[in-house]
Amino acid sequence: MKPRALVFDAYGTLFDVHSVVVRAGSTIPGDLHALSILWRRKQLEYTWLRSLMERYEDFWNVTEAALRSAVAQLKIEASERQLDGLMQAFLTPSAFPDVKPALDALKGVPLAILSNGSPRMLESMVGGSGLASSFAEVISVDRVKIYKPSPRVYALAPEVLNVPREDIFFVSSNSWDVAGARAFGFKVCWCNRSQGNMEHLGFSADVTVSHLGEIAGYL
Ligand code: 2OP
Repeated sequence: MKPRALVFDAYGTLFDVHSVVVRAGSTIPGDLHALSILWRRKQLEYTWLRSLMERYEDFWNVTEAALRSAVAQLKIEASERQLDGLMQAFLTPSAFPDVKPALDALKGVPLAILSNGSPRMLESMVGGSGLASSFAEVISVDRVKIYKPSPRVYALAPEVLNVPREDIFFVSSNSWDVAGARAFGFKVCWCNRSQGNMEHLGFSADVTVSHLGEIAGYL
């Protein structure tokens, strides 16, 4: 496989969303593991619902609404200050440990990010991780004001990178994102970090790896 560009999903693939609650939730009473899982679940659900409703709000607002929904559902008593602490920490989730060496091993092929994140969130996250120089482009869905897996989102990558979709290798750990990207026409790598099952949506990955370091072996 000789792709002309590699495009990465951000949350869950390069950056660990669950690092946020671990780092900023220690003073909050309750089941923080359950909070982190439900927060992420709600965040994604709201992106899908808002896309269907044609009522886009950026990922920062979606993320805050998802957090408020999750704490209410779990009956967690968190103060405004504690919620704000979690939101601020969401601006700089930790990169997974395999990211930097994997990106270094992929030098020579243009790399990009295509994410639901708002431009401010992506700038803060990528800048704060020290990975900004690895990427030729960081592309936010905000340009088209709809979320993944809308094909309008995936279409941003060929447009911005000026590379045909079939020459792009898209990498995601989110199985539904893999299906959406494959349906659009990318070659797709599923980084199956959690050893989960593929969605039954009729589209599966071209390549499945368990960590990002394996990708270089397929190029
Ligand atoms: C992202 O677009 C799907 O949240 C994931 O970064």
